[in-house]
Amino acid sequence: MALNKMKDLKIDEMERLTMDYVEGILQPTPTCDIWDQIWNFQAKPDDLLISTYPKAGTTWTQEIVDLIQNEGDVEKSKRAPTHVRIPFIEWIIPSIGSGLEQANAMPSPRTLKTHLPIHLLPPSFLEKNCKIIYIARNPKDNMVSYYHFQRMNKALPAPGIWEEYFESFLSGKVCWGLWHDHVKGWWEAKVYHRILYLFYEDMKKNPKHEIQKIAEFIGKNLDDEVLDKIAHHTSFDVMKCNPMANYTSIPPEVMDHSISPFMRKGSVGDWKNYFTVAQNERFDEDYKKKMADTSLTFRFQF
Ligand code: PPS
Repeated sequence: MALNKMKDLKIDEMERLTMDYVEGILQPTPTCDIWDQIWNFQAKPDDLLISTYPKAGTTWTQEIVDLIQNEGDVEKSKRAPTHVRIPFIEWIIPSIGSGLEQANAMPSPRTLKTHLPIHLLPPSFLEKNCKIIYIARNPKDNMVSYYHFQRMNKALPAPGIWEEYFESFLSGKVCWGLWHDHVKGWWEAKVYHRILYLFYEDMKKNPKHEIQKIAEFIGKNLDDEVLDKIAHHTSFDVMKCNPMANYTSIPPEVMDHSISPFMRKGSVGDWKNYFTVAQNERFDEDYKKKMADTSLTFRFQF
């Protein structure tokens, strides 16, 4: 659907968005329609970028970063919903807005979000040597989370039944492409660029330690008390009840939390409730092949 046509649609008339290819990677069609503008986005040297494959812990990290920047002031971080505080550069939803326009209108220093694989990242981010935080999550939990998100979010295509989605994910026929290429691409890039590469599972295991790492990377020296406060306010249970961090500010016609809440389970190992034994074997065999050429490793359970 063309962007100009979409802008005329009222939310309650919104149909599910379709997807299309940009350089071999599926993206929501509205993103494809303005790809040239996204590619030519002008980053500034003091921009901080949070990058992830979808459902890897983006919102959690956004909340942590915002609280670090505000030295643990919870009220300040409640000034607006996540997507307004930290624009998602390639995202457009009819009647809600465009991440690109938001980012361009935002005063510096800006914190921005993307799900783009490294080869589709607007080149100015690396040219300007921006700091980037990348978060990766084990692909089994990542897949389950993405499946439920596509069920509840009309701004993405319907996922189909679980068995179909399992195959789509494994073949990279989902928005933002193949998980394996995404995590490997950013892993390789961190050798040459200012990228802090983090793991969802580490954040679950020892949140304070990972928050401290992020603070150091951003250049903020926070005392223990503030770190504890940030860990508390960014715990799953607290964020789930925070309307400025749980995506309930998005109209239900777009994100229907009664189908599946955005803050769903927030756990490690939930994939075991979804993968059949056969799917798990098939996944592991495929994983071995696709990840044979990387030093990157993941934890699938505690
Ligand atoms: S998105 O739409 O790509 O920005 O989604 P993203 O924020 O990357 O991922 C959503 C999943 O992260 C979980 N989440 C958390 N887990 C632990 N602690 C905290 N604080 C937290 N905040 C969000 C969220 O519940 C989604 O995972 P699932 O497994 O679906 O619950």
